Amino acid sequence: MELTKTDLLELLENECSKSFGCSLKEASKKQAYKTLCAVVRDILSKKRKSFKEEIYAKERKQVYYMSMEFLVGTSLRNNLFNLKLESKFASVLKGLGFDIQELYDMEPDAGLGNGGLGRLASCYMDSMTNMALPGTGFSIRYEFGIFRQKIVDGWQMEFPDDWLSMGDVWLRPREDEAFEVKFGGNVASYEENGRLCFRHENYNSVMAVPYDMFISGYGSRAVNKLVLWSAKSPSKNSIDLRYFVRGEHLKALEQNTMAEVISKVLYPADDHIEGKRLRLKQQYLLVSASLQSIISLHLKKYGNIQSLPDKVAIHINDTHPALCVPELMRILLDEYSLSWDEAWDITCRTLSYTNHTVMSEALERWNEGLFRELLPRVYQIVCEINRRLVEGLFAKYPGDVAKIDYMAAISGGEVKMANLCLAACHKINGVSKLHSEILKDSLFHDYYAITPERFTNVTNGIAYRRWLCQSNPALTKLLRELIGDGFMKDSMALEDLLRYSGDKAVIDALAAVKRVNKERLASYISGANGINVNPDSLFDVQIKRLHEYKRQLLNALQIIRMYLRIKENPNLDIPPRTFIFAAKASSGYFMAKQIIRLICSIAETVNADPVVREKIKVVFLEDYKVSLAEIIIPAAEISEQISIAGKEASGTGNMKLMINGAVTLGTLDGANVEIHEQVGDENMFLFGLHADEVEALWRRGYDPHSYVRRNAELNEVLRTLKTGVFGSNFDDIYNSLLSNAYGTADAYMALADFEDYARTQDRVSATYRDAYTFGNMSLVNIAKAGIFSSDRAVGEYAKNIWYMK
Ligand code: 26V
Repeated sequence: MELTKTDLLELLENECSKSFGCSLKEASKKQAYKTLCAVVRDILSKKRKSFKEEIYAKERKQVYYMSMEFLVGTSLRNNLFNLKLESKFASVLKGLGFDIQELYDMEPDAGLGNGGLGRLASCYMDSMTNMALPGTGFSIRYEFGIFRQKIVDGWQMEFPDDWLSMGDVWLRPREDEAFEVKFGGNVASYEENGRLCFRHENYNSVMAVPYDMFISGYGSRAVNKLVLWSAKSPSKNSIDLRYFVRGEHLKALEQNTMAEVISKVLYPADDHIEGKRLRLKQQYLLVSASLQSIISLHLKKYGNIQSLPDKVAIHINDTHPALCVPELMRILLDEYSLSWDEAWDITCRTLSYTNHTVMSEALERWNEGLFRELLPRVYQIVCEINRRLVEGLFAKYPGDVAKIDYMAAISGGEVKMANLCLAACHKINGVSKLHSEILKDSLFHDYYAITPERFTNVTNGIAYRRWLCQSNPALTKLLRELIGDGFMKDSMALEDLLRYSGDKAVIDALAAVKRVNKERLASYISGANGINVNPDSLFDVQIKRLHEYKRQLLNALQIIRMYLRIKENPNLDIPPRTFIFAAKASSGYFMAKQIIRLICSIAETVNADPVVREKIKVVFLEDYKVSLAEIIIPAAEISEQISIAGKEASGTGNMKLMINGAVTLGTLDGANVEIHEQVGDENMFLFGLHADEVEALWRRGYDPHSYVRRNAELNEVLRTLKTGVFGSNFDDIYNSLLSNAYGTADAYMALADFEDYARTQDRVSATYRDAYTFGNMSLVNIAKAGIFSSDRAVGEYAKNIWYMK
């Protein structure tokens, strides 16, 4: 039944009077915001109920997406868009004196993730819902999401992100459906009916309380949910009475805060493992509570555990929830008394795993002692998994100790989480064609050799209704005029735009849209940084986590080159360009923070120079997050995807920028390879070493000095890092490129790719001069971006990995 404006008004007034005891006319903006969100949540709640009944009646298979991160961003506009109620609500609220955009602006981002991996999880939840696939996400209700970043004198400062004060409107607690999660203690064994049994004793309990966040889909009857676990002390009161009655008052409080600290804060690192106890606790809280919940629901409906793999698929998003493997075994063995073989069969058929990085620093390993102490029963099971695994491998590869060690779940005093997933999961996938090949050829080669049929690829995708339809209304409107509405349901219909390839009027219309979005970004930049940028300049954008492998430094070095050239020749004839960066660095990542400082210093020098700033400007926008990306991306013309080939698993920012008409300037890395397949050489600016060339160069021995000797310009650029042209010196960066111990200098080969990159940047400038040619490249990129929809990606998972209808 369709809701009329009168219905909406009534819903709003009822909610407002219930929550705030006033009518909307008297309500504050904050009250109006909370009222609106509550009404939307109730609408979704009703839809959820009927969708749940439908999947229950049809006994449909469920997928559970386990992820330590979901980078949700904001939900209000997304939900209204999906429910197709945006304009009705806007008009009702206007009548009450509220501007809906102002209410949108009050919503904080739910920043429960670091970067690509977390955002992908959210895009996939959206697509599952669009496609009416029964899917539930499981994660943690971090009280503090990814830190807020401020830049002070070029230094990144981190501040807590207290998102719940305004963001909890979407969360519905289910306090009485909490599960107990056990840490520490010891394991006792005993015999029962001739079976060896195990009892976990003397443990500390933590209660995991679920909070539901509803996920809507575009024009879809489905409503799915994201379940976020919050850690609570098991004692009824806020303090532990056992200690309190003995007079140990502080200890009584301590126990309680120790439990609750588990879900306090998201780990703000995506570059290296720290092996911290609290992180392992977070992972186990997520895994144990989710599996208990999944199994209890399954049993309630189907009455037997054997049918689990037929009715349930559990997906492990990177190794962070890899404890699913031993924990599912534990539940099946200890709580349902299955035999090892039966339990193992169910576990393998239920679980699947996606790898998201080949960076060895990020591959999770846990100290065996810590693991055993914190999760004694799970540890025993890991040992038994490992024993059987190694036994099998010895039979296959007698005497090949190195190989067996590499493949083992436990080795060198560490539990290796990727190997646990590889040992168990029935499907293993990478996130782009190139990445999946690299997994098979190198990182996971030994596993691929024994079971090739388990390995597959699913190239990432994006929720383009958010990244195009919602965040770029001007382009969406133009596209609807040109090719109709079809693309809003089926992204492949964007290809119809190719009809207009070469059509000057359409290219001009696209440029006019881009111009509007550039003006909006320019005004954001002026407000945020006090810099006036020229909306007629080329907007060149690199937005992503700060990582050496992503090579923001290469971009910075090339900007220095342009700066030096303009200084040398103030009449240098290039189209004006604005370089826009946004990136958060892991708090402990020293070099990443130095690179931010360098970019900010370049910005200061360049933007203050009356001659240079007419030709180039540099902007570093602080606090990169989903909602900021939504402002930057529609305005971008060049998308910098310049990672060293072989290291960026896929990239998804590249897809968001492409669908908004930015032309990729990039290496053949991650999904750039597939972007290239779509648009061809003529609609992309490719440069740099290929993945196999990078490998070969490493093997030969990489000497960054040889590139500096050959290239006087590069030498000049590097010298500025030492001589203080940009304020202070940047010795640490200089040394990382040239003076590190032999074989580790310039580990990401920025200098090897510099020359080709610089040449390609000149090609970008030359091409941009010809608005028609550049505009047509942009058109082709939009038209060819449909394949990168997360609907396509989720469809592939559903069919090839989760075996869903
Ligand atoms: C790794 C770690 C390491 C231990 C500390 C905590 C932590 C948190 C997150 C990560 C994830 C790093 C992997 C990641 O984000 N990969 C990105 O995944 C995207 C989605 O598949 C993909 O597009 C990017 O190329 C890839 O870098």
